[in-house]
Amino acid sequence: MDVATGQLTRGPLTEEELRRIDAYWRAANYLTAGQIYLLANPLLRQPLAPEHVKPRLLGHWGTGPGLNLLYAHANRAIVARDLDAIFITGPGHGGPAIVANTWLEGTYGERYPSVGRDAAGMAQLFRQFSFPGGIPSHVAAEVPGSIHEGGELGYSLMHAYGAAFDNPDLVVFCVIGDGEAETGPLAGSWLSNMYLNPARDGAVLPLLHLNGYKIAGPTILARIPEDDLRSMLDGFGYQPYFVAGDDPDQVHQLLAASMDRALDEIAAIQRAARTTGRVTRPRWPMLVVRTPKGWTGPSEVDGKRVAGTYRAHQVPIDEVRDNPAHLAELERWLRSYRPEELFDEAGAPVPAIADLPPRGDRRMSANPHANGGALLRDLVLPDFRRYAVSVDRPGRQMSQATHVLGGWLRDVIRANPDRFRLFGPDEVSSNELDQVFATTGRVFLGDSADRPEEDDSHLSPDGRVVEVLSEHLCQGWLEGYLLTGRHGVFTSYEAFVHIVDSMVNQHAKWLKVSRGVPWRRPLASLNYLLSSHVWRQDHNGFSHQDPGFIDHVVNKKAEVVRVYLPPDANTLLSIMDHCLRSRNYINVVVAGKQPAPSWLNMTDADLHCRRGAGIWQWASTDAGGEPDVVLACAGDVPTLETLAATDLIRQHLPDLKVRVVNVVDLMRLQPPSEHPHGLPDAEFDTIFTRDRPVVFAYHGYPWLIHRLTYRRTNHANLHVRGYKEEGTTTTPFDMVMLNDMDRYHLVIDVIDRVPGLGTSAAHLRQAMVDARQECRAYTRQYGEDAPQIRDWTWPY
Ligand SMILES: Cc1ncc(C[n+]2csc(CCOP(=O)(O)OP(=O)(O)O)c2C)c(N)n1
Ligand SMILES: [Mg+2]
Repeated sequence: MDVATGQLTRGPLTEEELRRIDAYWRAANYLTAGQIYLLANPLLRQPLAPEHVKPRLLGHWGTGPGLNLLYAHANRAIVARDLDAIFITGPGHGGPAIVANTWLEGTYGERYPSVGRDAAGMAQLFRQFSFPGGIPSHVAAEVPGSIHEGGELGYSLMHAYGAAFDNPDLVVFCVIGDGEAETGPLAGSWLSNMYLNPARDGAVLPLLHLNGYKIAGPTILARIPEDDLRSMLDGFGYQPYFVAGDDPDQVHQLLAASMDRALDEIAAIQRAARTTGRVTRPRWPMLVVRTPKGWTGPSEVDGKRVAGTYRAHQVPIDEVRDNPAHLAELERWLRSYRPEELFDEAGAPVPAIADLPPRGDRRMSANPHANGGALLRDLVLPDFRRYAVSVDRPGRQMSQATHVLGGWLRDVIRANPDRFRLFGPDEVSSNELDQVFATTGRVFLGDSADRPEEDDSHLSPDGRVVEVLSEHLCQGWLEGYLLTGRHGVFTSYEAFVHIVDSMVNQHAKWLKVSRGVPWRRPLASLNYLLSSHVWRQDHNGFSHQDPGFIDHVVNKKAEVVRVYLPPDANTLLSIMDHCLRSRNYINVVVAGKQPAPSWLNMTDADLHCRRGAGIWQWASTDAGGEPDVVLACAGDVPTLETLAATDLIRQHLPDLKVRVVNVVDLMRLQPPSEHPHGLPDAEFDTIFTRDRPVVFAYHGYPWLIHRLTYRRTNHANLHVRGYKEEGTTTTPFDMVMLNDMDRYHLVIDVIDRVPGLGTSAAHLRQAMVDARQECRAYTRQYGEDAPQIRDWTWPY
């Protein structure tokens, strides 16, 4: 056998092994087609009749035979080498194929006892697929062994690498569809090998499946000269082995030989790195497998070619119940697998097939890495209180919240060297978290020889900071890392985290479904730390100003999402500690990186964070009575402006009773019927009153606050200021003025809304309008904010 040229001389499989693997493959193909078509008569012991066929034919056949082939061969390799391996299915629409394999392995029946390995179980297996009340069509969270639904294409390879990080003994087989390979995220994923350390991480074996088609058209990678494809993969640092054909025996031999060779090379790479201690970026092997789409399915239906074309993508023969010719064609197809040879009297797979997969936890469908919560160990978290900034009086000391957090994160990394990583698109330093580099580096296996350390700062093949300028990769790697039972934080610019909106959707869906799957154990939460936020894009301006990620995330299922807006350094410490202890959530934390006032000492900060929303008595003037107005705020910059506005009111309207409310946990605003963190109505009314004007300065788009509070008693009196898509490269105070969220405007809002104030405060109102003009003019003349803004501190 010459693998490089694909010329078959003699394969590695004995005749007996060849027969067995082919029988296993036929069984998996039969079970795949059976799920799509059959409602009854699962073993075809009677002639196929229309009523045996499902009324609605749903699902994807075309990818199935390729997935089954690769799964069978992965199983063979696991047994031969005692591998610890999982399988990631890029074409996740091939759900029935993967379910078929988990059924053959026995895991499916262990997880779902009514779907055991017998005739009744097979009947249920077929019936439930894409059937109301049954199971979904993709490799969803319900499928044992899956960490990747594959509904939204593009993320298979990044999930695979995320799973392999810090899992030195794991092999991740990763099937990539040739259509999927056209997506931006997958095209970027080839770069992942730059971050895989052969000594400390596991291995990924990419299996690029060129079945030639996506839904309706040919795929690019299947239609470029093979040499070009080879060059492309070679350029990305892979050693591709090509397997091609449509003769099953030949393909089995070639695939077995190629997989053996690839796994031998992986073992040699790892051995070399682990014994010599020299860690460089090796040329990792991968397979390119070119087999027909819908292989073994009907070759022609109604005079049109199906197998080997795009027509095989979904249901290759339709209208089976009403069209006798189609029914006959379906029966011929299903019988071509010779089910009577594959399953015994009871409907169980015959021993030659049942014995092919590995046993116990070595089965990819039972591997605990694919139920990451089962392996999850708590983080060792240093006491965040030790990292507090001292606050003698509110608002006097300045601190940089993310910088302070960086000290704590450094020690989190130090205490958890094998299960925590910090991911980011090259913004760890920019987000002021670089204290972490006192204990770790940026993982990087590219060429950095001959470069002075100060020009290539903090690079290391062992780094716990994972930086790549691709939000997709950060997100995908972190998801893979979390789904296999580890912990992490993704730090990003607030505006550009939107790039992964769609991936967040998918992860949120996964978490929601997992909660209802009894055997799935809870995972560490997906934590976002968003800094360089909308209000302080001093270097960048309008393109970098967008706080809408929060709006996006709150659309997701309430039990899955949490949003925190800590107003200063100590509250950020408390919130992050909470997030890293939490399970099964998506936590979004928005925090400042610029010097800003610290409002609360650690004890008060912690209490405030536990409350989630509360009255700041030290700033309010309504003690012992009802306020005339509530000034509410969420976010660091809105908090600053609110307190500065409170100061102005205290000076100029000393009789006005002001209550200052700060919201850290945004979901406190929703009623408890909508979100588990929601404040009960009675409590909400005590804080925000039932009838007083509330002027709310909010970090993001104002409408969100209305959306969250529309059912509250006092909603009609709620007036929200926030970002209204006005921005540019200007001073921090000009930014808030551009969006009418500045202290002067908040005072104007109070005057306009508190009944009876309008006329008596007319002079103050005019002074506020003038103050805005003066401040604006100052920025235009001097290029910075006016001293009364820059130097303001809370004076009480
Ligand atoms: C991001 C994304 N865009 C579009 C689709 C719709 N879609 C589902 S399957 C498919 C074709 C997939 O082709 P390929 O990856 O080659 O898989 P296979 O041929 O094995 O079915 C498309 C475009 C999708 N699921 N995800
Ligand atoms: Mg394809």
